[in-house]
Amino acid sequence: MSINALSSCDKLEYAKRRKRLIKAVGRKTVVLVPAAAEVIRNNDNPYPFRQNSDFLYLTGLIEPEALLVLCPKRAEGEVILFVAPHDPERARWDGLRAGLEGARRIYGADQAFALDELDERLPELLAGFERIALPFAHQELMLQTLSWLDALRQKSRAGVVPPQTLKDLAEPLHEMRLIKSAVEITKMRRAAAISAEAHRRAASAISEDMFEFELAAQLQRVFYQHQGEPSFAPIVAGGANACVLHYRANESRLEAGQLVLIDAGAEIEHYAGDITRVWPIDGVFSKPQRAVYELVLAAQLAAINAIAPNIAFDAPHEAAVRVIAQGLLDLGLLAGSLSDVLASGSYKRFFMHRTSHWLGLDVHDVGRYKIDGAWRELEPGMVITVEPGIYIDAAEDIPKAYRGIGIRIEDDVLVTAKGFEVLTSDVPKTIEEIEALMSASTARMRLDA
Ligand SMILES: [Mn+2]
Repeated sequence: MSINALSSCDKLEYAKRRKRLIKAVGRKTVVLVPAAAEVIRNNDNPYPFRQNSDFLYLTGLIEPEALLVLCPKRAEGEVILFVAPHDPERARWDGLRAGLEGARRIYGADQAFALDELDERLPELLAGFERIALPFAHQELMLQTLSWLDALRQKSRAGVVPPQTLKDLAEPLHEMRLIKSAVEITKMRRAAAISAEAHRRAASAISEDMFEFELAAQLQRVFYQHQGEPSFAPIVAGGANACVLHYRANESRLEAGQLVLIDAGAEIEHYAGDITRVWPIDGVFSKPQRAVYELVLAAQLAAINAIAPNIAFDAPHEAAVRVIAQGLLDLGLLAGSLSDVLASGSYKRFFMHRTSHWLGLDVHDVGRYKIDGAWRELEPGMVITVEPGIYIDAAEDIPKAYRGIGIRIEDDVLVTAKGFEVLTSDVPKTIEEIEALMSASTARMRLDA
């Protein structure tokens, strides 16, 4: 445990977000936001702690055992933090915690209380509000809240009416998180740049007979050197392993003639990068590999070029699907007309996932994709991935040369007022760039030997 100092810019940003949330839910609503719990890996030994992104977004505090309470218009202050108090004995084992003083001085609480006073203090904090907004997905807090409401009802004097409704906090808060502020965009650019550096490093380390986990180690070395960590378990998939969409075993040996697909990203200051690239293990694409790669690349560029404000979220995906469907027909992997293939969805045998997801504090970030059943429109400040792919199975009806080829190309893209900005453009993507990078690193390895 350590106290992360917040810059004055960060402090101001967190205060602004809390104000905006209060405005969004209205002043008759009290807001409860719990910190993540520590999760035990085995005897006495926890997993590395990852703060809940909602709590982090509103406080910057990276500790378990905490609850943020926002009480609009409260005379003693709107922002209340319940935290673990400073305890010299625990500090000896786990390091310093913010404590009550830190909660006020560093994390912007108007009042701070010890977490073990929750049951005693919460009922009175809820009194006088019409609604409680809290994350419905958090079962433990839901149950606690019901018991606080019960306690409030029992001791409520004449005139004090307990809140009558519960509202899911996810809706207003995740709408806010979907549009990134200038501070967040700066952090996301860094996460993207470090993710890109890790991919370049992994690519220049590729050689045949190496294991997939060795490449995963190259990526992670870069993440940790920048005080980051993986934003999800890296996928390093040689040969046909690339056709397993969430391949995480990373245990096979890379063979000459194969491609290796790497899908990995850094989490830097809690913001995620997410990049996929495909590299030929011996440095050069074969003719069939090249044909499929060019097709996926054309689809990815078409999808990226479709991004702009007021365009439906689904438009980049539709653009990618059209290119891939036509390309699969041209390669002879599908039969019929383009309109047949689009109408029947037969392309889904080879391209079975969607093209984009939101990106932010979570790698699959929060926010609705549809509103009232229709795809929502892109807006400046949204960040999405663009990652079409083609995965060719080894069935009898597939020409041998194409069997087991799996290709996905993924970049992180910010929607801007004028169109888009690719945050992850610092990793080679064309076949020429890829083969040039790999021949440069092979030459270097020969010099080193
Ligand atoms: Mn992704």
